Amino acid sequence: MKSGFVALAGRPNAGKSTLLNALMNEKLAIVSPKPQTTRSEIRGILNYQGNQIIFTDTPGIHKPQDRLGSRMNKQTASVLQGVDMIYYLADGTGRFDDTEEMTLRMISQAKLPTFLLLNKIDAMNKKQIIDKLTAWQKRFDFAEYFPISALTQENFTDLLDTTVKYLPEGDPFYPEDMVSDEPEQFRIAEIIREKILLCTEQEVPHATAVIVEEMTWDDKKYYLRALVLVEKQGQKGIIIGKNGSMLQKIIYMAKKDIEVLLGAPAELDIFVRVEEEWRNKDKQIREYGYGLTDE
Ligand SMILES: Nc1nc2c(ncn2[C@@H]2O[C@H](COP(=O)(O)OP(=O)(O)OP(=O)(O)O)[C@@H](O)[C@H]2O)c(=O)[nH]1
Ligand SMILES: [Mg+2]
Repeated sequence: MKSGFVALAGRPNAGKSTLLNALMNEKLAIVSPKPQTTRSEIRGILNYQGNQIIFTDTPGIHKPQDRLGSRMNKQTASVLQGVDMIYYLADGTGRFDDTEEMTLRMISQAKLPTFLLLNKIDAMNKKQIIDKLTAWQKRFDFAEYFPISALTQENFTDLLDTTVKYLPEGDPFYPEDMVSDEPEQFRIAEIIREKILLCTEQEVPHATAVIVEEMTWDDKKYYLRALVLVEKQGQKGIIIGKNGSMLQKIIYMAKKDIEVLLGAPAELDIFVRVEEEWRNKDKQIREYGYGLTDE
């Protein structure tokens, strides 16, 4: 059997987390239209036709504005050192700019078999797809080229069959019934963060961290207490909203997903606290579980 690791890398918003979830048929990573949604590596273990493929979603490579950003880039670089091959996700609807160039440089330095996955073809016509693929072929000598849609799951069988060919022979790394090695509390914190990303604008999503401080079970339901951290008083006001309306909306949306994840009813309390400049404090970044690479 074949068994090995595949990194999903690319610039923010390319659709890496959407692809991870689609390949796994389960929502492991949060997704949003805002860049820099993913802040840490997230693994999905897929048993495919007697083989085991371990996908690792990574934070989108970008020009960092703070410690959190540079740790996220480092985390991606560190993932690339521990895998057998890379899926380079390119947003077919996006432009090739400085960030994309920087991302491509980082990937090419890994010197691993790399597939170019031209994503979002559901939003492109045939000519656009061919033009983009031709342009990418000139930029770097990728091992394989796949036009795909993480949204409609186009071309997945072809992609997975080819992937298996590139992986080494070996025993599985994880038990067959294991899908993810993410701690449950981290997945819950991420669900809450996703709802904040979807419900708020401008700097609020980026300034938000979430930790689950308490998780208990009382025979009928889970009780969860989460702490949301922001950097400024004004951001706290936005997340709470008028008479707590925004917070209620976030709790309502998060609770639904959390109950699916836990397979049981859940009660969720969220508290919001200001932690100034946490994105520039290593201790806090580590405590919240983001960009965990040691320096
Ligand atoms: N039309 C279309 N949209 C997609 C596709 N894949 C992802 N998206 C959208 O692109 C946006 C970004 O998706 P994510 O999966 O969060 O992107 P990401 O690469 O993980 O981004 P970061 O975590 O910020 O690095 C979301 O709004 C997705 O719904 C696709 O195949 N087609
Ligand atoms: Mg992501």
